[in-house]
Amino acid sequence: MKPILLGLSVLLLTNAATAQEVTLRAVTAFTENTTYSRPFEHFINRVNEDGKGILRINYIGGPKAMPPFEVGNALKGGVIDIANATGAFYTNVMPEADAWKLTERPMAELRQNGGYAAMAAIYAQKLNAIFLARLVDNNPFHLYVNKPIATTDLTGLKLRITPVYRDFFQAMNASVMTTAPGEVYTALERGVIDGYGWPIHALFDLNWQEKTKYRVDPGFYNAEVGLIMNLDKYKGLPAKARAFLEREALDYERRNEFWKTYNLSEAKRQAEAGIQTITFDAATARAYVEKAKEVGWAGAIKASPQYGPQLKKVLAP
Ligand code: 173
Repeated sequence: MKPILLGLSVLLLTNAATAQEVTLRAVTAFTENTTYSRPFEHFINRVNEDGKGILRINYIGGPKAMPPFEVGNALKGGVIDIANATGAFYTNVMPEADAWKLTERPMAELRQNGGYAAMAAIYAQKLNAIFLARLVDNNPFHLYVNKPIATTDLTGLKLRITPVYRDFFQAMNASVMTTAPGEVYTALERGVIDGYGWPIHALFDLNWQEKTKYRVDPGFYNAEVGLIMNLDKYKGLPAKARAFLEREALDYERRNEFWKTYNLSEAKRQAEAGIQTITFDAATARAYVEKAKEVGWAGAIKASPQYGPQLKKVLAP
């Protein structure tokens, strides 16, 4: 009798464990196994290793599985449970999400000063989501061009954008065209665009160095990629799973100092690949960065008269 009873109780225990284990469907808005997806993929692997019996993340994939600009709606509606995306990709659902780019305050500070709380309320209301962690921080965007420019007047240039760069590039008289990252290489190759906005990193992921002549310095804003989760799903997690997930997410957010050193190595790598820098003189550079901020906040307030002014108070340095 004994062995049979033992076998039965093991079976019952295993069933109880799998019944409790929650599975989350995950998507990334950036190409799989590239710079801005890797922290997320790392996170998934660790959750799946350490969270056995509690939580499992089923990684569906990247832009091949779901177009980047559709991730916000899919998360809101619960088609997916958890996502890796930047705010600019889901402004169609939550215009305020693009305002992360305008803060230079560390997340630890924003979690204390009301900045995170202000954003969290909007994530709940508009995206039906919780912003679990910022996975990319401390890195500037740049303008990359294939025609030399001598001033900040970009008249005659056609630039690829996302909402991040729209108001700023238009304020400098560029004409603009929105595309997902996956379309940039072909647009450059065909000469459909004369340049694009993108962070200092990850140019090499999709081989844009082959089609890029100049990076314009200085950079501006602060690129954000975040871990976001459907709020209903989050609230429905067993307490143990929720605590585990939060702990893991925050652990990744604390690693964001890493990007500062990576910025330097990526700039060097671009130079080695033959990308020349166009550097404005000190006064022009100051005015350029100021202009970016000014039109950035004006755009944020125009996009959200309701929350823009309040966000500026807590996010702006
Ligand atoms: O240029 C982009 O596609 C964009 O908006 C972005 C934002 C954060 C990280 C990388 C790209």
